[in-house]
Amino acid sequence: MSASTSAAEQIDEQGYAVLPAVLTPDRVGGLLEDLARIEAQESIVPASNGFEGRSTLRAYNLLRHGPQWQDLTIQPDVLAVVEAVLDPGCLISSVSSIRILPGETAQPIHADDQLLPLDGPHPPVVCNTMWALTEFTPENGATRLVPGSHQRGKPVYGGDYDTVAAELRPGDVLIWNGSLWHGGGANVTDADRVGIAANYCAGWIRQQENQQLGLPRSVVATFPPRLQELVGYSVYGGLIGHIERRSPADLLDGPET
Ligand SMILES: O=C(O)CCC(=O)C(=O)O
Repeated sequence: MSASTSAAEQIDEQGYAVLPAVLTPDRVGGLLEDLARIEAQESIVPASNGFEGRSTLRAYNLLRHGPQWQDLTIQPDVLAVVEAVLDPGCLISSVSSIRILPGETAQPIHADDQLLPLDGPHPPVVCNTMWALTEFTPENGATRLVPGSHQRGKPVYGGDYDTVAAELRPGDVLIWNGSLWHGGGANVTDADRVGIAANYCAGWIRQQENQQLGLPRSVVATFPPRLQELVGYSVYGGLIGHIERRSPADLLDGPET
């Protein structure tokens, strides 16, 4: 059985899987350095709500910041799992960093598809990935998961549930069904916990970040074709997303309208 099939089966059964050592230490170092640059350049500060975290830095729309971020989202081993959970017509929903600073409290338990007006359990419509750039430990804010909860419908937002910590090494990737109940952990250490959240959704629902307006068309024109499809320059099932019967990909080189 291939690694992607086995991971997809684990996600089906327990709601999540970990792919170890997807990124080399060099790659992790490069991404951490570039993320620090982005956070400084964009003057990123914590949000003022408990969901994003009052002691957490989040940089959004990372695909506009260069090939090192774009490559993550089409990494073949991880994308194969996402495609097995959703289907190959899936889309990138959002790509952001989550730096949990010392002193942060635990994020409310939630499901990433909780907002959608769908009664659960239902077939996967969201599949999310967390790329560890630092260690993830129970002390520094590792993502807390409620195994099997993707089969239990929606959680009470912020409810008190038994969780397991997704302990990760830098370079590992956690992948989960968007119906899985989970949340970031509290950071009681004196070091940051840094992860990249590359999130995907079914090709027939709305992406969380508006990729077509958030990414300049001239930038998308430089993406590999598969990434262009994944950010929405594609047509799902031959119908959803077309422009006058053409794929939006055909218009990428044309003038902005
Ligand atoms: O940072 C984490 O470990 C999880 C974050 C998360 O679940 C979210 O922001 O939706």
